[in-house]
Amino acid sequence: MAIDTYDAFVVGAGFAGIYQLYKLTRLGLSVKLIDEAEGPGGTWYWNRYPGAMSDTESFVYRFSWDIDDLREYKWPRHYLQQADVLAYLEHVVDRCMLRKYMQFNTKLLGADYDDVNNVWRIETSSGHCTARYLITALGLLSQPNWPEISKKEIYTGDRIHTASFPRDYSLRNKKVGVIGCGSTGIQLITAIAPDAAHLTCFQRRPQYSVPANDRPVSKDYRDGVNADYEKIWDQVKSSFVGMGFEESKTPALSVSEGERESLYQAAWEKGNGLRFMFGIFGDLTVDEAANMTACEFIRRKIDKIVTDPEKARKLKPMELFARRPLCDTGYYETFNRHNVDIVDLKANPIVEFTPTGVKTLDGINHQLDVVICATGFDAVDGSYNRLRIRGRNSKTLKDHWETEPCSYLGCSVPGFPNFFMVNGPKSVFSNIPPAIEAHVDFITGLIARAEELRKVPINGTSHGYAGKRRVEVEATDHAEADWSSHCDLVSSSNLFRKTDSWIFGTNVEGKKKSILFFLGGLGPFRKKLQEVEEADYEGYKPFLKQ
Ligand code: NA7
Repeated sequence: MAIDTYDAFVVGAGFAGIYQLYKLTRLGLSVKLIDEAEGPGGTWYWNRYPGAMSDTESFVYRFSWDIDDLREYKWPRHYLQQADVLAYLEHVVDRCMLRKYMQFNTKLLGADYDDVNNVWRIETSSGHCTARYLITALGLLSQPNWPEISKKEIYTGDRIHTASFPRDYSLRNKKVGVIGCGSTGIQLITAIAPDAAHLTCFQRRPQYSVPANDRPVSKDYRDGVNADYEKIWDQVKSSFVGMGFEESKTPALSVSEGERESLYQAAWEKGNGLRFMFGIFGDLTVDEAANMTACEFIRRKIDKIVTDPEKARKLKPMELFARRPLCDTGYYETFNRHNVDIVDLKANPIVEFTPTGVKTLDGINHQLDVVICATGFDAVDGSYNRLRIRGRNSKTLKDHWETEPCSYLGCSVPGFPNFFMVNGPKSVFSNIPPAIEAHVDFITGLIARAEELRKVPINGTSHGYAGKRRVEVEATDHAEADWSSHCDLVSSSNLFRKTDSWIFGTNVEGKKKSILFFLGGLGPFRKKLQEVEEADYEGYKPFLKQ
């Protein structure tokens, strides 16, 4: 039976897949996109837990390339809720007429490179097909990380992970347990506390959080953004974290204690975790003494906000302020409610499930109607390790990444020709939509160049046979090794290295520590991509094979 053949095959319908599909169809290629979900949205399709919100401000949590849409499309608040982001992505899909290329409820089961025919043989839950280019847009955070707790089978309540929160699930008047107090946990806890009969928060390590300062967008503010949108994106794309504010270069200890306190207070009032980490001082992520000043400021805030000193003690982190920073809409205040409790898992770990809840080491059986795991993700390579992607000589990506997940520029892997990852391991750490755009533009450039070469007549005459040349876009081993050690070097002075989190893969039990990102900033990353392109794709083997 004949199977479908495409020029390009895209996996994932989040920000990355949507933009990649858009670009490839504009190149005139035949493209198919699949996603396991029932519709577009990626992360924003799955993460439907109460309180789910982007912690990047609305005006830069979107695509930059459709300036008319940017100016017209509504975003009534400074932060977007999950439903708002999902509606935006649905809107882009319809506006760009992309739905006809998309197939939902379809899972990628495996992909094998056929070296003889120069195609990828793709197996999905709905059949087989081939494509000359395979692009994965799986998302950085898509493989849920469940906690290992014994006896889960005897628990009679509901067990839910926030990354697949059931639609319309009511928590009203339930005894709820939340495991995990990271970005997801703090949003969830803040949102559900008023509804739950009782809420027990099981916290392994406390984190620093600052107010988001979410509020409606005023007409004046929106008019200002609309007038300046081009300039705003120029700034975002040349900045470090790409969040729409100027990053500071001032060392924290270069100002007096009083001035530092006022600057922290102003940033606290203005809101946003990334602004707090990068917008006031320029050395909080590289200088421990500077970092401590931020830690102390936030700890003092926790002491002031949380009225029960025992709860405040548990909520106060003593580690460095050196994970992806959080912001909230009243997290610490939530612990002043009588129906909200906190358990310090470091001192008192969960030992097992019981029929009616979970038991902690102190012997207490916490009675729970539902246990919600806000325990994060097996990030970046975790999204790939569940799949069979086999390159040349049947080597799988998992084999290739046995020592550590690596790539050239976060998108290409030697031995895997014509395969591209959007935001694969060692891609840039920044606001995600502009990082995706940088990657997709680069990948599209690679494919466009390969397509040009493929169509050059074989004997150099206009009568030559076009369209049959073999092209393979493949990074060299050397380029991959160089880029990987560069990422490692860039991360070596970063304080993030001193804490455990998904950025180094140390949030998942048994996962080897390695830097999963380029921590050198969005602007420098874009510059690097541009230099590679201008040097006729330096770091890649010659594309043309015959
Ligand atoms: P995170 O940031 O990885 O947070 C997960 C939380 O779950 C964190 O508090 C973890 O504690 C906790 N956790 C993880 N495993 C366990 C086990 N086994 N037992 C108890 N507690 C556990 O994931 P999020 O979903 O909150 O956020 C991910 C990103 O999404 C975030 O950075 C934003 O970019 C959006 P730990 O701190 O590791 O001790």
